Amino acid sequence: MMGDVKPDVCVVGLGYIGLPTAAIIARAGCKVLGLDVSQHVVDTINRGEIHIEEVDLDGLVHGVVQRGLLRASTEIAASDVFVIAVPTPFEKDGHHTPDISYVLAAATQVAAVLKAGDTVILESTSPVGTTEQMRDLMAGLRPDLKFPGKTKETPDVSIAYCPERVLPGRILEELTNNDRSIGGITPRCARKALAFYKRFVRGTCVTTDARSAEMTKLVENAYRDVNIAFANELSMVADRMGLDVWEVIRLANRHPRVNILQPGPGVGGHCIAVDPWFIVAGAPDETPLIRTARNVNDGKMHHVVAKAAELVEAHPGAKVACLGLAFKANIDDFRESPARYVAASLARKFGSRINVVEPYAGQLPREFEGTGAVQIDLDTALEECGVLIVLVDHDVFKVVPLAERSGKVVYDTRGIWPDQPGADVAAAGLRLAS
Ligand code: SAJ
Repeated sequence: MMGDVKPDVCVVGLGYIGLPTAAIIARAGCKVLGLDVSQHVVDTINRGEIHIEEVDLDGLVHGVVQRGLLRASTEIAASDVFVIAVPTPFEKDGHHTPDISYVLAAATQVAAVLKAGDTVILESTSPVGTTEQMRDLMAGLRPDLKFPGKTKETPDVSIAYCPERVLPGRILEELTNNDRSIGGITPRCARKALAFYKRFVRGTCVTTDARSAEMTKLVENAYRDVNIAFANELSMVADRMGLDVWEVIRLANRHPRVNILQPGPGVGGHCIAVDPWFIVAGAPDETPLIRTARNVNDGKMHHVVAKAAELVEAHPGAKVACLGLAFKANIDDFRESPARYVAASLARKFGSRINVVEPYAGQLPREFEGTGAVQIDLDTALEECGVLIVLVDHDVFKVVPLAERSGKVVYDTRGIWPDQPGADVAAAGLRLAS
């Protein structure tokens, strides 16, 4: 029983979700053990430092480590609540099969130290049925304990699924204030998990069953993917027709029931570009829309590469700057980034003509090695490069005044410079000429 005694908590996986979650739980006064497979990550955190960039996370982690509330390790230990926040990628097998091996490995570790009264919560985005699979695995490993849904008596442990839904760049705020869906294997499991989340979540916590909570998470990201696909498709239609897509969307969004999202160079990150495939994998014949949206958003990347390449070829003497590598604005996360894909494709094709500006990267990712492309700062790009390709809407790019970019050839895939004269016309003109 938790009662008023604060539970000891173990957070498995100290990545973009696990570390902020561990820190917030520690801030609420629980003793937290953070588990990670990387010795480097563990050492960094135990020094009170962080290995990822996220607003205000450094100060928070420093504080809770110093107060002895958060400690990291590569070795699991007995706890009262286990929160699993490990990656769930998909297999690069062409079928996008979900890979839940990290979840199952984490559950195996937890099973070894599990005791009666414990609660195990899965937070990783997972295909429907994963929480039950995790339960089955642990039940097989621990025949001495009674598991929910497997016994007619009161189970010894509680198991629930509770997805995170935080936006990178606003993680700490959203971890605390967003509503949460808490899906128990049984209603009792949900209640146990609810009592835990109430310790540090201010948003409303809604309980449901584990499978519905799993699906809810996937649906949220698929919803966004489908809507971004609509915007990206419109941008390609606009290119074909020589229209300014930003103007069209701005006007359409004045309708009280229309809210079109923003086109970009494609959809990146580790969530929206991945999660819809988990639904497709679970119901391949019923998901033509979700599958097509994924393909449209991936196709937008290739469209941007082709259009940018035309522009670079049409200005043979000019140096080119790709602005941004991150998967979205104002973060240092380069996972599954369309900007990175576009810039690297151009670097392979045009070599040392390509320069990359990315204030959030210390150095260029490995795929740029040997291409001749180099990283430069924004001022150098504005002084020396005649062609600017905007790939990320970082604030530092947005505020560049027109005076510093007039006279340049601009391909603005994010629509950050609506005042740029002739940017779309130049690109559309090239398309007509080709
Ligand atoms: N993007 C566009 N146009 C838009 C909005 C986004 O091209 O109008 C692009 C972004 O540039 C980026 C990608 O989509 O490449 C995803 O960015 P995002 O800001 O939409 O979302 P993420 O991946 O940072 O976080 C999402 C969020 N999900 C939803 O908004 C439904 C977040 O709440 C989830 O917690 C997170 O996925 C996750 O971890 O699943």
